[in-house]
Amino acid sequence: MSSYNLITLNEFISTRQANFPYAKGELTRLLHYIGLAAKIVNKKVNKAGLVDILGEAGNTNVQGEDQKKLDVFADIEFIKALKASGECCGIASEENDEIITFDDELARDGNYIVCIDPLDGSSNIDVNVSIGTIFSIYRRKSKRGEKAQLMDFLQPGKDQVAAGYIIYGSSTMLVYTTGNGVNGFTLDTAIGEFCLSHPDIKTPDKGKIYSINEGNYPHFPDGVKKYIKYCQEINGESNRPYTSRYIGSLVADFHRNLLKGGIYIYPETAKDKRGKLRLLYECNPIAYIAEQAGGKATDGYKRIMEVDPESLHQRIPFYTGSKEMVDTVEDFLK
Ligand code: AHM
Ligand code: MG
Repeated sequence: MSSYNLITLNEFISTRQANFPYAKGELTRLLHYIGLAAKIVNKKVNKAGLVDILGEAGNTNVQGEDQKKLDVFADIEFIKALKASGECCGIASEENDEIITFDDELARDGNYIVCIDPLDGSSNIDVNVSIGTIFSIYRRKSKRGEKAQLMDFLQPGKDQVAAGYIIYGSSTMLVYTTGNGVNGFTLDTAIGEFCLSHPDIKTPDKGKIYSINEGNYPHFPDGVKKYIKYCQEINGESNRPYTSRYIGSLVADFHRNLLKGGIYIYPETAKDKRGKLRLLYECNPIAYIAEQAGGKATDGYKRIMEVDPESLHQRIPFYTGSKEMVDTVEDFLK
């Protein structure tokens, strides 16, 4: 195909906007800036082995985890881009304890807030394994023209206006939804554009892959232990109908399962009753994409997107992927 026949991300989102006569282009602009920052971060991720960007930055984030240099770079880059868009009045980021509010007149007038994990899967950075960015967009609750407030961020996932992720993998992809299905764009590095490569992604109702950190097995709830056994040996036959895949990068594990069919589980454990992943900038956006692709996302009992957040960095058990597989593990948990 000639490059001229490709549908770029910008063209795609503008065409979508034209379908909504009252849309003012604000969300389009915001997504455009996210795409821009993604390209800048991608460039840095690709160069990670070549420049002195590897390793710890010497800071510890709010979760008590060491931040890698690339995390810091990605955080700064996305914050700059969102501010420059003029459509975003505030950000909640995994890397920052408190919300970031923008004080200039343009940004204060922005209608949206963004929750973001700028670089997820950070333990994979220095070994050349896929990492990702996850974002979630809401309309603000506070008045336009004023500073964003905490209540703008503590909204249930069902109120998301858009969500998506970028996977920095063997190629770089941006996948997003605005509630009208899920579309995936692959970065064509020759022209520096995200191009539509995976239109209207639908995830299979059932799959063969289960993804869970089995190192935590002794601490899993009984239902999860039983589900793993079920995956390993269905009805007592040892024909191994399922296969286990776990990268340790939520975006990469989820993305693979989305396309091929599978389930991703990060359950509560005896040590961490609320699991590990964060509701606002990891689980809600992934849940929105899962549902829009025909899949499912719960905390084992309840739809993730119906959980009312209590705090910015709240953690929650996460079960997501092909619908029938999530149904089955939920049956085991009952
Ligand atoms: P991070 O935000 O510090 O990178 O942690 C989130 C990551 C997810 O990408 C991944 O699914 C999970 O943590 C892996 O955790 P574990 O190493 O406990 O299996
Ligand atoms: Mg993360």
